Amino acid sequence: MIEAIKQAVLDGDRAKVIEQTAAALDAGTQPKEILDQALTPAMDIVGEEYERGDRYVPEMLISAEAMKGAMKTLRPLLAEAGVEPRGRVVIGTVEGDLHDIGKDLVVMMLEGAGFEVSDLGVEVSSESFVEAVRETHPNILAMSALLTTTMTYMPTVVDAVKNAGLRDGVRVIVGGAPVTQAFADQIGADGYAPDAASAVKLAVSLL
Ligand code: B1M
Repeated sequence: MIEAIKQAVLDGDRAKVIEQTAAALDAGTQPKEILDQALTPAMDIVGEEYERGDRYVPEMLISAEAMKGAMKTLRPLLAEAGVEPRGRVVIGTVEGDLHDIGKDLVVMMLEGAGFEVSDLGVEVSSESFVEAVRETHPNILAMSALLTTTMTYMPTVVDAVKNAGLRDGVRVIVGGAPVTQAFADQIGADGYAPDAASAVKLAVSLL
């Protein structure tokens, strides 16, 4: 059943993922086993295939949606069993920017890798980022921007987090089409990821 779930995620077959997850739980498989041995490895493969150019964005989205089908059932069970997430991430598209397709993909891939993600949505102000960091104590604060005119808001957020005295407790990572490693370095972020799969690797490396 574990293999069937993994394959169904790779195939982007959401109905089958849900069905096989339910069957595995009925057969006594632990929720964490399903997460660690089926969902996460499947999403790792999806990420690798995307990085190699063997998978396109829509296919990655379909697999991520399929994985989310199982997570709906597993999340409360994992919480009940006291299973800690791999790490916590607060993410949002910065103020003035409505683009969320790439950010949502990053969210899905992070969730697939076992992170608990607090998605603040789009047009997120520095105040909202600071509030979320204060309240949820994430390991990582991730920002997305798709416009050259809004990526310039990222340092405002970094400064706000610093001024709130929260910068030492959180790693800041940035991404989005116009963002570069040089820009990330310039604004004092801890990392930059060019795509969703790299964002997961970066987040893991910063834990
Ligand atoms: Co907009 N738009 N748009 N748009 N739009 C772009 C970005 C643009 C490049 C198009 C163009 O002119 N060629 C251009 C920006 C130019 C610039 O700044 N240099 C542009 C513009 C100008 C605008 C408007 C200003 C247009 C107007 O109204 N005159 C306007 C701005 C609105 C606003 O935000 N205030 C606007 C509006 C829109 C729509 C609403 C119509 C729509 C957004 C719908 C939505 O997101 N819900 C839209 C779209 C769809 C696009 C394009 C066509 C596609 C963006 C996308 O979703 N790509 C885009 C052109 C293009 O990219 N070809 C464009 C697919 C997505 C999977 O990739 O978002 O890059 P991407 O995400 C990747 C990586 O960047 C990375 O991982 C993702 C997955 O691999 N990543 C991260 C993203 N966030 C990350 C965060 C991380 C790590 C990695 O955290 C660590």
